[in-house]
Amino acid sequence: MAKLQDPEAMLSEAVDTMMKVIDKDGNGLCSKEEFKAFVQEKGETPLKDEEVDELFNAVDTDGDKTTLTRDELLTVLKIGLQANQQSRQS
Ligand SMILES: [Ca+2]
Ligand SMILES: [Ca+2]
Repeated sequence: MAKLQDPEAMLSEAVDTMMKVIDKDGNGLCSKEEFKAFVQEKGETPLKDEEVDELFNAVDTDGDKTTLTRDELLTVLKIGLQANQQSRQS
């Protein structure tokens, strides 16, 4: 337990935790409604429908464009982290 975790492992854990919170109906996928509710619960600015559409299209790898798998959610997390770092630098 004292071992330092590599960033990938930490991200992987974070995405599992996030998915548990987001996935209200427990189908293992994050729907657009679930994602929007999650953003609002976190107290972030609510996303517009087209923003959610854009995001889901951008990270979609299985082609359904309506739900996020665990892997797709991981991409969302990575994008979010990069955005955070960039805004800290400027
Ligand atoms: Ca779900
Ligand atoms: Ca998808």
